[in-house]
Amino acid sequence: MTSVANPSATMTATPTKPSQPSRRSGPRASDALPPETLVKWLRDMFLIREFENRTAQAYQQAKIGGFCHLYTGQEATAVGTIAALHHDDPIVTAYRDHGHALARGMDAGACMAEMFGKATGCAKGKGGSMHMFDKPNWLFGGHGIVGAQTPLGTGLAFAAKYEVEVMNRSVNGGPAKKKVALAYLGDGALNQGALHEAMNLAGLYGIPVIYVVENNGYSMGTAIDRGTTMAHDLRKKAEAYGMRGEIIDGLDVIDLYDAFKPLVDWCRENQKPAFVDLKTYRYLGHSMSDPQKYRTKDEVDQYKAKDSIDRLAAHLMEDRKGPDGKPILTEQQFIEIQAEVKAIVKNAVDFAESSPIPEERELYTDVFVNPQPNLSPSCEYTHGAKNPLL
Ligand SMILES: Cc1ncc(C[n+]2csc(CCOP(=O)(O)OP(=O)(O)O)c2C)c(N)n1
Ligand SMILES: [Mg+2]
Repeated sequence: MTSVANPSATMTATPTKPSQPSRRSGPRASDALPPETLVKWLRDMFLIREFENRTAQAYQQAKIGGFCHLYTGQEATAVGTIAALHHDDPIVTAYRDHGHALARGMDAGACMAEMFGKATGCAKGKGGSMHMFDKPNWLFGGHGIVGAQTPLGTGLAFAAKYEVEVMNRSVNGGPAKKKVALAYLGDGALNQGALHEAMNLAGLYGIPVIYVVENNGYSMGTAIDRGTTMAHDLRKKAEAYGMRGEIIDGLDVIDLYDAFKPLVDWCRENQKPAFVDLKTYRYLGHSMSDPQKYRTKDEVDQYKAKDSIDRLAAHLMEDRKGPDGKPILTEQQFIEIQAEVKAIVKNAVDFAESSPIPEERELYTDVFVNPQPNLSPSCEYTHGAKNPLL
């Protein structure tokens, strides 16, 4: 790959032309897609990468506070899986969530402003990096407790199935639709009790949720095979709960889509759950402070050499031909896409910087707990001594 398609330029890897992936034989779901869709995937993956580069910068300048986990390297997993969904299929994810938000269509400004703690953020600046939320785009959060989002994703799928099979209408009005929910999780969530309880119910009731393990090999500094049984074949976990399990390469977005789309269609049609071990890699540390003693630079470079953005760019500029026999993307067009995306992300940062901080009274809105001290909602227990629970 020439440097023109070098979105990893801000990283240490020397750009190398990736070996062409061995694509599946036979009919592939991606064959039916128009060239514009594939170009949009490239743009979206580049948007996520650029967004994360600028997020890192803003974090280092102390404009972003709290925990912050970057998605650099994993772009193909959010873009490829979300591309296989309908827009109103709900998704829920963990705290490494900027990529899912952007792939779902969240405005980059709202996403950046959320991290800056500004009132214009997607959660009014109250959630920060780990809690991206976008109801119009059917993203039900970013969640910080490892594995806690998996029962929520199961519940979202259960609700959709209930609309179809019991209510025969949608609670939002209109006819009920067969849906699929995605519950993303990291490999570090594989041994959380919540996941196993949720998977058991999904298998038992036939809940159309897909547990997408974004398996980047590490949970903070712990390699997956040091903490998880059957790490070499996670499909066994799915088998135990009577659901389909697949291993999918998450580094090549087209291969990923070709494997994932038929699974989504099957889960939707049959209203059944599934489990996917989606193999990916994060280029940067676990969070913004991580000396990364648990892996070698060589290992990171090996993955960077298979970079998903470089791979898709190479495919579109060299292999994928349009009806005129020419590649569907020129180098010049890719340069223009990169310039357009960089401007979008720069504007997002400017928007975040210039947005107001939330007003003080916002402390008392959007909270479940009655913010008045010593006052129960029923006014019954005003002091601890009267409270039978104490
Ligand atoms: C229940 C719980 N235990 C521990 C933590 C601390 N913690 C935060 S992130 C993390 C690692 C999770 O790794 P993984 O699920 O693989 O996600 P990745 O960071 O690789 O995306 C841990 C243990 C937490 N947030 N929640
Ligand atoms: Mg992990």
